[in-house]
Formats: sequence, structure tokens, C-alpha cells
Amino acid sequence: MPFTADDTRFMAQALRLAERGLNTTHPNPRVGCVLVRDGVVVGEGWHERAGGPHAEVVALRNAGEAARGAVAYVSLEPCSHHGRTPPCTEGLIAAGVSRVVAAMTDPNPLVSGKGLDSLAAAGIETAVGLLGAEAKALNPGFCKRMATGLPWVFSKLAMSLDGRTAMESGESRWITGPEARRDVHRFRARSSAILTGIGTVLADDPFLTARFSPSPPNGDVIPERQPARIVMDSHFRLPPTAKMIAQPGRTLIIGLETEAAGAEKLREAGAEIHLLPAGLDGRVDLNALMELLGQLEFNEVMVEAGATLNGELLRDGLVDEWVIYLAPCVLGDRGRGLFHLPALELMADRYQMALQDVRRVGQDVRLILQK
Ligand code: AOF
Ligand code: ZN
Repeated sequence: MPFTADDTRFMAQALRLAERGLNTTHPNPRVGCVLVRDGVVVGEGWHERAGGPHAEVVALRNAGEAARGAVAYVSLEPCSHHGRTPPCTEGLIAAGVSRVVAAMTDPNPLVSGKGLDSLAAAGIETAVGLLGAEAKALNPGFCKRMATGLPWVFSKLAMSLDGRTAMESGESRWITGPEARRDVHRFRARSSAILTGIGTVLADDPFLTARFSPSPPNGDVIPERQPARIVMDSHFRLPPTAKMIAQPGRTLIIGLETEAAGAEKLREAGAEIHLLPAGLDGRVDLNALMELLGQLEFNEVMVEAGATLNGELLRDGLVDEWVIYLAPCVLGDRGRGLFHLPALELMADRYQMALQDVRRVGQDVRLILQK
């Protein structure tokens, strides 16, 4: 596909606009749009929240009459369906744009390919695939969910140089420094949900909210959209007084079908209860969990859990990515490990991950690994 340097520059701008929706578009994708006429940007837009206007519509409004004859650079194929909002293809056609460049086709089966086809049928020149990998990377959860029905699952872990996540007692505050802990809140804020285990909640009684401290003495800023909190609690042991239930946003408690009676007190306290079948080990079937999270339209699910849940998820092949903070300290042989797994005998049985990114965050090193 012949793209010019200008095409690439404007698409990069559309991607930067899309990023502004990083924490707010759930369950929709992050999308940006730039309208360019005679080499000059005449309109910009990005999708801010589900139910609100799509990126293209915002950019068209922004451009007004100047959109006529313009080129539209969109980080995702324009939609052609009536969802919460009318089709963007109609808006682009009515505005008289001459060309539409999309970074990628929409993985949503309701749209996929049809958006570009209907633009072409209206006589608009179309092209797709410019900075496509970058566009996909912006929406790993939306892309995976549309393709498979399952969310993108990433697990955040913090460990010492000797691979320990906590002392023998479970004490783990704090292995990493303040910069790494702030970084974690950025991951929380972009996630649809945060998944944890009952062991972690009983030990720490965490809020599991996304919080930012722009200027520490002034207290935390709590973004309006909070990720849902999900607790794996087979036997509904969570006390209704758990702090997270009272936080803004949803709290979901997932337990066994056979334990439904024990869930009532948590429902009354304001939690959403979901009952699932047991897997082979008698605990909640994690494959069924992922199906449920996909049906609930969660795109990115962040795991913040202990070695038990992390071990089970690794064993079942349900984690796509690990974000691991490596702290410059040693916790010793009695410290807890990252993954609780049955002993492996052979090197050939090891779980292999692929390194995607390494960077320094304060005094810690952040590794991003994928399956
Ligand atoms: C967005 N923002 O800028 C674009 C999207 O229910 P709706 O009307 O908000 O439609 C959501 C679908 O529209 C979404 O799944 C995707 O396929 C398509 N394009 N969505 O949220 C946008 N361009
Ligand atoms: Zn649209």
C-alpha cells in the first residue's frame, strides 16, 4: 500500500489522540481521527467514552465545512453499524471527505471490512494498514475480545532479585519503590477490571482502585471511571465489610455454584455475585471465568494476586502478559515465590515467556513479558 511520509505523520497524530481515551473508553476501543485538507489539519477528534460520539464524529464537528474534500486518518476502520451511536461512515460520506486511511480493520464482526466497503461504494478512496501494529497495540483487549470472546489478561508482579514476592509471613509492603507503585496505578486506570484472589483480600483488605498523586500533599486524585474489582472467592469467605466493596465502581465476587447461599450477605453489601462451576481441582474453573469476563465486555483484565492464583492462571495458559517489577533487594530463601506450581522435573517442562520491554522505573526494573 503506497503511503507517504505525510500519511504516516498524520496517522501517528491520530494514534496519539486515541491514547487520550486510554482510561475512559471501556468497553469500547481507543480511537483517534485527524482530518487534513491541503496538508493542513482541519479537524481532530478522539473517542472519550462509550455512548459518546466516535472519534470521526468529533473530528468532523471540529472541522465543520473544512471537512469537504479532506483526508480522514482514523486509527480504526470507521463503523458502519448502528450501535450506541449512528454509523461514522454516514457522517464521513455526508461531510464529503475524499479519502479515508485506517490503521487497521475493525475486529468487531459487526463492522469488520464493511465500514471501508461502504465508503468505497460511495466513491471515497480508502486504504488500510498504516501503523497497523501500533494501532493494535493500543487496544490489545478490544482486539482479543472481538476475535476470541476472551479478555486480554496481564498480571502485575513485584519481586526481589532472588525472585521473592513477600516474606514468609506474607508481608510484602513494599518491595518496590514509589515510582513503580505509581506506575501500577497507571496500569490499573486503563484496565477494565482487576482480578485478585480471596487470600490477598483477606491478608491486605485492599481498595484496588486506581489513584494518582499529582502533588502528594494534596491527596489522591481518583479517576471517575474505576476498573471493576473481581475477587475469586470459591466459598464466599469475603467479609461484607471488605473495604473494596465500598469504593466507587463495581465489585464482583466469583464463587462456586454450590456455595450460592453464602453469597447473599455480599450481594446485600453491594457486590455483584457470579456463580461458576468447579474445575478439576474443585476450585472455580478459570476457563469459565474468562468466558464470563469476555461476556461482561471486559477488555483488559489486570491480575494483582498472590502465588496461588498466578500459578493456576499460568498453568492453564490464561495470561497473555506479565508486568514484573524487579526490585534491587534480596528477601532470602524463606520468601514466597511468584507462582505456586507443582514441582517441574524437566527443563523441557518449563514455562517460557518472551521479553517485550525492559525499562528502569525509579530504583526498580520493569519487565514486560508475553506468552
Ligand atoms: C468507538 N469509538 O471512535 C469508533 C468505534 O456502541 P457504539 O456506537 O459506541 O459502537 C462501538 C463500536 O464502534 C466499537 O465496537 C467499534 O467496533 C466501532 N468503532 N468505536 O467506540 C470510535 N470508531
Ligand atoms: Zn463509529
